[in-house]
Parts: sequence; structure tokens; C-alpha cells
Amino acid sequence: MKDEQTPSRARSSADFPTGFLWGVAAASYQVEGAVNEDGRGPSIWDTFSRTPGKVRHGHTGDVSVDQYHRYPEDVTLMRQLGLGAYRYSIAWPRVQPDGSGAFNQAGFDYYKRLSDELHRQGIKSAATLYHWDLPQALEDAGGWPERDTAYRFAEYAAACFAELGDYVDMWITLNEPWCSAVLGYDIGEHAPGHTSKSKGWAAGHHLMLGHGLAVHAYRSLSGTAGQPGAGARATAPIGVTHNFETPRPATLHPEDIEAADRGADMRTRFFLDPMLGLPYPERHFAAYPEETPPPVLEGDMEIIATPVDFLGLNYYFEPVVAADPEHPEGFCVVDSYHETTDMGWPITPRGLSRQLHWIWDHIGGRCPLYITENGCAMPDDLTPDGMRCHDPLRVQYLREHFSVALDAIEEGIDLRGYFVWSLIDNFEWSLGYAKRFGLVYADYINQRRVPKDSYFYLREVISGAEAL
Ligand code: IFM
Repeated sequence: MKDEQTPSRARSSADFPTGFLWGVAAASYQVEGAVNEDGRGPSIWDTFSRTPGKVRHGHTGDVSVDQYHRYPEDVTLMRQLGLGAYRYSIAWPRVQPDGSGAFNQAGFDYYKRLSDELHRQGIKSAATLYHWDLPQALEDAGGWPERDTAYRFAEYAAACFAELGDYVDMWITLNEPWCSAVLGYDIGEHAPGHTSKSKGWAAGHHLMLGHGLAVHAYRSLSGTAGQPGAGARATAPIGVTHNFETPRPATLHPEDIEAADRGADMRTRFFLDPMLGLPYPERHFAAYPEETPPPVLEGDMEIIATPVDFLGLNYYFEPVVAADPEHPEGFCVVDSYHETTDMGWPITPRGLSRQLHWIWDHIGGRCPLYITENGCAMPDDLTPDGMRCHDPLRVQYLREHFSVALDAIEEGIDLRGYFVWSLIDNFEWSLGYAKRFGLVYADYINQRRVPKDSYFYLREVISGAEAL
């Protein structure tokens, strides 16, 4: 096995297949700001971030990097970087303030302006429909643990396909439904902050049901006058983005190998297996007999299994797990020897290789993959003159992960693109602005953007001038 920190032999972006898509990713609540403008309704993250003690330093996404107003400058930074695509998310409460009923044209218009600007500068528009900002009114009605939220999501998705179908080049239904379900409803670290395992499972099921209904609606677009979606094209590929975990066993003892396998149950199999027509991982539910398993109705699993055009993977690190008889599922996460990022996450580029192979084998190669997020938070600072930001650790992190991605392609995995998280530093959820993931440094006082060394590194990689 290759050492974690050792990059493979030096190659360049020219070694990636023709058409390989280089992009950056971001999410509405993390970058847009303008939370009270042009008819946007409140989301669960507006509520959560205003609740004392939920977000570090009481930070909110009220302004963030103000991309709602400054998107032309940000798109220019993307073009100068040589990017092929921008993966952003549509704020549901911007286009449908209450999550049901009336739509808000001004909200759609913002995403049309953004897409027009991207296209004008030669960049594809990749829209995620749900990156965690549920309209507050839907949460007040029970949120994702309620089945109706899945139907509301499908209705919202159909409206986006109809309005934005001519503007979007790639659709992603959900971003990391594990986070929405588990961090939001089971652990409570994210909005809306509930702590119930049964609610987490119900939320996960309804998120994936909403995903399936949305893909189904997309597939049914006929353009026939009078039908929902009339006039919209349905030619752009559609998929979903997950943050799977495929843990590494701490040792090669059978108990640890079994522990690592169980570590993939909730994080990976729960969200992936139903997409493949397989049942939920029952042994996960069996470990918590006092909880209520997901409320699956007849036909749900078939809807969730509606085929997608691609699968998006967000990869940041590979956890190490060991057997733990005290834990209901028999495993626990243990410390690893790796260096860590500013999030405390181990730097494990070879884990990306293992995950790509795990997923590719598990899905039997049935659709292409994209890395829809990868990147790292580092303790970045501007130089004393305020003109530069040296981030050698991010450059090294990216170099190692790019190289592994290329290895995976050469090993036969159909990986079509790579989106770095993120263009600019932004609101990192419950950690507020304390963590910087950007290729560009954000000065939150004056909204100045300062490209970091990693920005110039990526520019050279994409142009082929720099080895990976
Ligand atoms: O900032 C998040 C993003 O919203 C979802 N994926 C992980 C990123 C870093 O934590």
C-alpha cells in the first residue's frame, strides 16, 4: 500500500481524459448573504444561527461573502482560474419563500443572472437543489421527518427544472443528505438541531424519497404545453451528491475489519443501497431496538431507485475504526497517525482511492462519478502587506488528492470531474467563519478577495503548466 503522504509519480492535467470537468463548489447559505432581499423567506439556518450557542461566535450567513451582489467578480475569478464549472446551490426559500405555495420570480431571476454570467465567461452552471437551507415554514410543519416535505421538495424541484432548465448544465438534487438527516435531526449539531435517532432515519428516508421524486419528475418532462415543466429541457445530466464514509480498519484483525464494514452502514449503505434497488442496512436499525425504523411506504424504494446520470462524491478524509463491544454497533472511530487540517480531519489522500474503488465496485460501474467536493480548511493569514496568502499545506493537500484521482481513472474508474471546495472562504455552518476552505481569502470586513497560493497552483494545474 502506498504511504498516505507520498504522491504518485508527477503527471499533469493533460493526463486527465478529454472533457474532464474542473470546478469549484459552494452553497447558497454559505456565500450569498442578502438573506432579507428580493422576497427570500427564512430558512432553518437563519433560525439556527440566531439561536444563542448554536454557531461559534454567534456568526450568521446574513452577509457572508455577499455573493448575491458580487457574483460577477467571483465568476471572473473562476474564469481567470480556468474553471469549467461552478457548482452552486439554489436557496429554496429564495425561490419559494414558504417551501410550498407561491414561487418568487425574483429568486429565480438571481439564478438566471448567475448562470448567464457563468456562461458569458465560458463556465458551466451546476446547480444543487438542496444544500441544507430548508424553508423555516416547512420545518415548522415537521421538517424532513415528515413525509410531506419530500413532496414539497419534488414540487420545488419541478419548478426549478421549468424555470431554470435553459440555464443549468448539470443538476444535483441533494447535497450530503447524511448531514441533513443525522447532523440536523439525530445529533443536533446542524439546523434544525433535533436529537432523535428515529427522526434522523425518517429524515434520511424522506430526503432520498424527495430525491427520487425529483429525478422522476425530471425524467417525465415532456415539454407538452400545460404540463408541469412545459418548455423546460431535460437534457442536462442529473445526479445526487453524498458524503459517504468507507472507514479503514485500525488493524487487519477480523473484528476491526467487521467494525469498518459496519462503519459504512449509516454513512454509506443507508443512502446508496436504496438507489441501487437494495434494502436499507437492517443491522444498523437492529442495533437500536428502542428506535423506530424509517417509515417506508409501498413504492418508496422503487422511487428512490430511479436511475441517475451520475453520482457525486464529497471526500475530505477517511476515518479509522476499531471494534468496540461497548458501542451498540460494535465499532468506534479511533485516532490515526495522520496530520490533520484545521478542522482536525486527518489528511488521507489514499483514502480517496479506497473510497472511489469501494463505491465503483458497489455500484457495479453503473454511472459515472464526480468528486463534487474536496478541499481543506487551513489556518490561513494574509501577508503583512495584505496582498498575498501563502497556503502551502492546501497546495500539498490538493496535489496529493488530484494525483490519487488520476490514479483512479487510470485504474478504470469513470471519474468525470473534480470540484474543489471552495472558491472563497465562507460560512462553515456551526463553526461560523472560523474555518477557511477557500482558494481565495475573504476579508470579511471589506469584502476584499485575495487569491491564495493554492488558487495560482490550481490555475497552473488546469492549464497544464504545473505537474500535479
Ligand atoms: O462546508 C461544507 C459543505 O457545505 C458541505 N461539505 C463539507 C464542507 C466542509 O465542511
